[in-house]
Amino acid sequence: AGIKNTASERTFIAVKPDGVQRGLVGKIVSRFEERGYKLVAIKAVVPSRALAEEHYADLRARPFFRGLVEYMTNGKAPVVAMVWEGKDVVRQGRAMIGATNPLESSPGSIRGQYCVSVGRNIIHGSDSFESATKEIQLWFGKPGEVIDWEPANWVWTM
Ligand code: FUP
Repeated sequence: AGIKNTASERTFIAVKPDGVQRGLVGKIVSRFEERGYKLVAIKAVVPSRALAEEHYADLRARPFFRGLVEYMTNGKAPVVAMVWEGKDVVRQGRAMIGATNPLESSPGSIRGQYCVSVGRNIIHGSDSFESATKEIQLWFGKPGEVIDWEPANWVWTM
C-alpha cells in the first residue's frame, strides 16, 4: 500500500428518515461545518429499493435487512444525503457519528446525543475509504452532483 493522502478525502454521510423527521438535519450539518469540513454535495432523496439494497448490500443476509430497506425507502420522509470533504473525514466522520450500538455510542457523539435505538439511529457514515468511494458514486453518480469549491482561507486550516 502506498501513502494515502487523507487531507482532502471525502465521505458519504446521510441523515436517515428518522433524523429528518426529528428535525436534526441542521444540527448534523452544523457539527460537520463547525469541525472544519467542507460540504461538497447535498440532496433530499427518497431512495429506490434498488439503491437502498445496494447501499446496504453487505447486510443482505442479516435479519434486520428487510426492515432497514423498508424504513429507508418508505417515503414518509426523505434521506438527506451528503458528501463531506477534509482531513481524515472518513474516520473522523465515524467518530463524530458514534458507535452503531446505542449503548456503546459516547454521549458526545451524534448517535450518543440523539438516539437510543439501533434500528432508528438517525445517521449513516461510510466506514472506510473504499465504502465512501462506492457510496458517493451510488448516491451522487451523475456528473456535477459533487461540487468542488474554495473555502475562505480564514476559516480553513489544515
Ligand atoms: P453503521 O455502519 O454504524 O451504520 O452499522 P452497520 O453497517 O452495522 O448497520 C447499518 C444499519 O443497520 C444501522 F445503521 C441500523 C441497522 N442495524 C439494525 O437495525 N440492527 C442491528 O443489529 C445492526 C444494524
